[in-house]
Amino acid sequence: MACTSERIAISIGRDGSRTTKLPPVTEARFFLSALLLALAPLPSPAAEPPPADNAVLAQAVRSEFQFAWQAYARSALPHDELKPVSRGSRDWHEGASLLMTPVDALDTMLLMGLTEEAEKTRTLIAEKLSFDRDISVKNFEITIRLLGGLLSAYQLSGDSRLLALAQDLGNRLLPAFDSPTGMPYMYVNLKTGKTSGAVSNPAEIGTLILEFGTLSKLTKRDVFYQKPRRALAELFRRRSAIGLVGEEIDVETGQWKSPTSHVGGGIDSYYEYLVKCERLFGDEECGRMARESLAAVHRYLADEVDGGLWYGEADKDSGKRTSTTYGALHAYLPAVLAISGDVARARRLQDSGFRMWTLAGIEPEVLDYKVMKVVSPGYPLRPEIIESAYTLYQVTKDPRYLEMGKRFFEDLKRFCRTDAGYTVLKNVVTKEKGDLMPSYFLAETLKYLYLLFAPDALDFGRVVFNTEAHPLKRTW
Ligand code: DMJ
Repeated sequence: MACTSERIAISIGRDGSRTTKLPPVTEARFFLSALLLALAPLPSPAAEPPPADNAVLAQAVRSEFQFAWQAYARSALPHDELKPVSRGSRDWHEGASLLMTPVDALDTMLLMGLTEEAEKTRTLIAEKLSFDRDISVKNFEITIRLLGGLLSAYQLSGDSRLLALAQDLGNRLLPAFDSPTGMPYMYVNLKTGKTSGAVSNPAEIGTLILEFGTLSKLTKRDVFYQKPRRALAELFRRRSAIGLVGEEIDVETGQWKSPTSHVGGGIDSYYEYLVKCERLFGDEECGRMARESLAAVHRYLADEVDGGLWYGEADKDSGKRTSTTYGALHAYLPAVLAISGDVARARRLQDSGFRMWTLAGIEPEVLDYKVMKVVSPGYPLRPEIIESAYTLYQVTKDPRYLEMGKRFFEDLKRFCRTDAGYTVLKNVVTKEKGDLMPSYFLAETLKYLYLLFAPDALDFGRVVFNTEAHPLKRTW
């Protein structure tokens, strides 16, 4: 095991010349040696000094994070998630919290310089989190939230206990890949290794390589890289003759169960991980798969309506349009396009996303873009559109994305804030509230907002975010 107990110092980052008003953001000392230069930085235009009120906004986001975290700590800790309206809690598995919110939130605390909260949370995780549980977990969710969160917090803090937990978790999840095709089952029992859920989807099959791959590099165990890497290749191999994947596939037979193709939930992060696999690991074959897949996506799923760019649904075999829906989950795509160098499409699609957000005052889960009507009205505090604004700002330095971020932040406070944390909306039209603060709100939504306004808190060009916004760094 290549873990180190060396603690990487976390310093308060203040760029005197340009950001004297910045709040005490933490610049995690991620980048200690020349080795770390192995990952090519993304093209970034000449930096402009950020407008003065960005510092104020970053401080405000940081305060909202503290407010939301304290609400969780008061009413829900040690359970997985907070129910802010009833001031209760929710566990994903009966009687067994996996500290979902603390693990998901820890690297955000480190990046925000919330030293006291981070210290306590690290201790809580190291002392109380155990994966020795007789529970069947969703491989994808546990990988992106817990494995990703532990690895990122390990890289930011140097706390080897987090890496040890990640390795234990990785070992327990590995049996998920033991299907006849090598594509993982949806569920695996953490104690017995028993698998279930043979019908899966591209997102759950193809969104594992960043976390398992990082674990592989940090522990020098190749199996952690090879299994999810094979799963990606097996999935790609089953694309249709025109290059699209469907929505559901049986991992035992390799047969598609649903021919619907799109870039939304159930498929989304498969594309994201093909692109990022090349960036993080230098795996050129992943890059080739990414480019070929995205070319088919642009050809058959892209849709032009009244001068706006959208991505709808089509049959994976014929390419025939089956629906004109786009939603909150699709809104990650501008970020992926921007990091793959397709900035023009990324900008246009983000403009469409912003129209979707402003239609009812906050974005719906699903919209019919052809008639601009809300199809599914919930807003579960999703981060994707903010992730895209952050990424586009990093790549273009266009203040338009700061303006968008400001609007997102204002609407979140206006419609989703309660006296005891932030909550999902059941309906973006009526603004009726639900009762849950998903762990990704602290891992992603507030992190991307903060980083948008405090860009110096993390060197964007030298990290790869997993799909839960946990920044991973190539240190090998
Ligand atoms: C998060 O868990 C991840 O971003 C995932 O890729 C999609 N769903 C949520 C956020 O919307």
